[in-house]
Amino acid sequence: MELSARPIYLYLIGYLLFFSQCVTKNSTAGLTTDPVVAEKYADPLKLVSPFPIGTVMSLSTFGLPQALSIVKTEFSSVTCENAMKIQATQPTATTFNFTESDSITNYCLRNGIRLHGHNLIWHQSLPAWLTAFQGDSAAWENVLKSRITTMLTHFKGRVKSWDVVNEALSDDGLLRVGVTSSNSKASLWAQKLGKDYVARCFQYAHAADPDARLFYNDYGQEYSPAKLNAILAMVKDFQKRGIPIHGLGLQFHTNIQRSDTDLKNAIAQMATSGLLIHISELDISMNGSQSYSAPTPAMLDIQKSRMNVIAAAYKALPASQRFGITFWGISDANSWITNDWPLLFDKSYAKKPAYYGFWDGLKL
Ligand code: 9MR
Repeated sequence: MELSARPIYLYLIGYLLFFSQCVTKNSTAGLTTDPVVAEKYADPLKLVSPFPIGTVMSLSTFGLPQALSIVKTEFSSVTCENAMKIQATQPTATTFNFTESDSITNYCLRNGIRLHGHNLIWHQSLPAWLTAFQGDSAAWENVLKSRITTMLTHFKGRVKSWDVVNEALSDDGLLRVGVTSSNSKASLWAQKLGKDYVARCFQYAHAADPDARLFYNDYGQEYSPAKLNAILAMVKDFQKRGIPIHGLGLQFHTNIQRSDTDLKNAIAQMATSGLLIHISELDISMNGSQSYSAPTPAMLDIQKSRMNVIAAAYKALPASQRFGITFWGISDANSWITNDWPLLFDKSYAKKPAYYGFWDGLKL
């Protein structure tokens, strides 16, 4: 039979079958060409969400047009991935360099994006001058105080929230000081400044900018009840002593193996503090004990479902405690985790199933 002799409806049926297969295939890979799906998810995350949705930026983001376009379209909050750390901002004990951090901050403000400050004091990313620093406890105290005061003063009015101290506790819930069996990384700050240095960081920050919202930021609340309880105890102790603290960051660098219950429990438990809660560095990696060269559809689906659970559980918190959810990267091409696929956009900047799962969780 000649082509032209076939009834038109046969062509139509054939076209529909072909099209529906494309949609199924493409939505598994996260690249949807389905106009129904595209229409349903037309609103970007920041418009669907009742609280800020963030990502990280570096100076290199400005050279990546697709990444920058996603920042502008989808996100309402940004954290500098590295630009505000001591290594990037303090070339010597007494000099500061704000070139990179100012460009990112000012870009965000020009584009109506909130900039969350990260971080003032951390045991990692220390410059060589600091690790070699010789001084008595008063000299160390002066380094701590002048760093915090200078940062808060410089960004006053532009940056209204800060991760004041990052990762001061180890997984056993004790203050990170030296290397132990449950803590592979020591803290020079704790060693030189004594156990109460965390409280003093918050006091110095508050004195420099009384309007800034001050966060304690850490990882592991979803797998270490000891650390989670230690954070809650620290908040209670600070409140009893009048030490200013306004928020808690749960980094949530997690993995598809982590159960929904663990994730939901961490969010709910941290919220019992009554403070602002920031899911501050979210990514969900896939490779674990076994490494894959590409994510399978099943792995993408689990990641989608975990993102959905996190968004929904966070949305269930009282509105007054919802500081926002920040992803630690824009796409899988820009993540600190290499050879993995932990974010909402794939290496070509296309939306993954995780994007739709997270979006649905916000919309619930
Ligand atoms: O993603 C950051 C990476 O580019 C840096 O090399 C690293 C060291 O400064 O820090 C990474 O970000 C960390 C964040 O600042 C604190 N929580 C853990 C993050 C991942 O390591």
